[in-house]
Amino acid sequence: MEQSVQVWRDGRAGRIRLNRPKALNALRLEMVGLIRAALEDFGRDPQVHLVLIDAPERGFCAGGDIRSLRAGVLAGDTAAVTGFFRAEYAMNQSVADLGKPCVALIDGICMGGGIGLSVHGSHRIATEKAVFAMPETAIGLFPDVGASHVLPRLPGALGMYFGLTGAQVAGADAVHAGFASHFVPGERLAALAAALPQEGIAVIAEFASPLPAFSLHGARPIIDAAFGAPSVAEILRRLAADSSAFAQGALAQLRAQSPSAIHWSFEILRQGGGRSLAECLAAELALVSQVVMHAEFLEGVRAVVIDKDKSPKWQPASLEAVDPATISSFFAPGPA
Ligand code: QUE
Repeated sequence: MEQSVQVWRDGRAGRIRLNRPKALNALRLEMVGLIRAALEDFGRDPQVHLVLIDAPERGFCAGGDIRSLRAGVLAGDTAAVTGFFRAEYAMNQSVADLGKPCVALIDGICMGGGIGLSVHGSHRIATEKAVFAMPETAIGLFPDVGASHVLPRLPGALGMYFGLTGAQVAGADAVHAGFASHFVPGERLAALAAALPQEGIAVIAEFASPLPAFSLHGARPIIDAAFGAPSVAEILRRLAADSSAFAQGALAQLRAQSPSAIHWSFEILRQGGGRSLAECLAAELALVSQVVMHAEFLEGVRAVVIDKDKSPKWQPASLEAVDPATISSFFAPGPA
């Protein structure tokens, strides 16, 4: 059987290749373990000067295997569900701790867990086909995999905007936003992958294209004004007070997500601005252990990948109806 993750040495590079293309490389526990072990080995190996992560067949990585996680919750196997997130977040930390360049080649979908696998590394190469998003509020979760560290550090309030709405950002725009570090045309990606193990990361500059203007440039004032607000209620007020198509579209996007998830996502992102990555991942693990038990997660995954009806029945059904005390209880220090 084909390995879901392929690991090998190639010149000066340690290679990690995602190989579950039919599921858009959605991460499973065994994949996360293989990636983490490879990162630790490459980190210690003096012959390895850089690590190259790619997924050449289809997309980059759609996130986690949320169908299996939902089945785990329904079966009452919470230890397995929490264990997956624990292993995934440890792998995210291993990317950050590699101690040498980590280059991700992103030529398609890069969402959720795919961002966690790439964004903590030094080099994230996006092509025109790359699409980045943190879509967790659509499945009743929150931006995790270290996103509570990364998103608050994006320009202005872009991180709160992406993290709450799940808005997608593609190609060169992903470099402007900060998910990617370089823009390389897809037709040159294979040549870059061949050159990197021989020539090292300096060769990236020879492949990177200058960036066209950021398509969100015109929307930055409203994004920063609204999503920089100190509460969810105030974000809603500021968007509602702006009649532009962008503001009304963002408001509609917010209202389509799990209302509870919007509230706990706002809070974890707010807190993450003042935390280290390790602290963020620990806080995310404490939060995810609670929210996967919430009905929103089961319903969100049902609507997105089980029935694919895209009409989740959220409970409570509106942002205004969410009880602040319930949200606070998810952040209270619980049993260890
Ligand atoms: C939120 C998510 C995920 C998602 C959709 C969301 C996610 C994920 C997938 C996904 C997509 C295609 C597949 C697959 C999984 O969708 O994490 O197996 O073929 O993996 O709104 O977090």
